[in-house]
Amino acid sequence: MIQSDLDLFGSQPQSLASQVMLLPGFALPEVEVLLDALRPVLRAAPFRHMQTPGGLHMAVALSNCGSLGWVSDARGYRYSPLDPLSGKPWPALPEVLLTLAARAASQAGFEGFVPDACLVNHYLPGTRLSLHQDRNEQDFSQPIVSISLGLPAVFLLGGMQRSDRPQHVPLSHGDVMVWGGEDRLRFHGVLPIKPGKHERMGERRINLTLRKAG
Ligand code: MD3
Ligand code: FE
Repeated sequence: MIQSDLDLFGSQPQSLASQVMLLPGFALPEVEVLLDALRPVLRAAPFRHMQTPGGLHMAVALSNCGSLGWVSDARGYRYSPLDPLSGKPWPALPEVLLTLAARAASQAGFEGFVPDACLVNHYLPGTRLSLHQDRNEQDFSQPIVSISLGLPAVFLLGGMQRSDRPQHVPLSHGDVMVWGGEDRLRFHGVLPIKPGKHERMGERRINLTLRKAG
């Protein structure tokens, strides 16, 4: 029997909450094209550890592409058209990311998704992301698409209250998540990345989140 691409590249979409979809392996067929597109982005806007408003430095290193990028400093969290490191606009959002994000969003029922910001998070083994809400975007009716690459992670999908006990969701290289609607403001985070070496990505996890921020 002939296997479909879905069988070769991942399992079926999984609904984690009413408007949170996990698309296992959705990005796998395009990983090499995606990594090729990411290289010049990260050359122009290297990963850096930003300061939190409280004066600590973030464990996750980050970069951005698109007309807006997420930044954090002593003045707070916000989207900015300029990379504070270079003083120049963030690199453009690569076509492969725009089309992948639109296809993933459509698969989850969000038609016509056109992101203007891609936050690129870099995790080393031991790095975690504590529970938070994403509230810096203008329009909470717009979905967010995230792409996981490299070392596996345990994603924490919480509720609308910080105190709600989170679901633990394993994420692997090539997995894509789409969330929106009533689930857009759920608390979420990432458990410390376990030590390991991914055969393609080495000792790191990279997560891309595509948003309509402005
Ligand atoms: C919210 N990044 O950058 S993907 C972030 O893996 C962030 O680097 C994480 O949270 C990361 O702000 C998680 C984002 C994500 C995925 C699914 C969600 C956030 C979600 C489902 C509901 C609410
Ligand atoms: Fe987040």
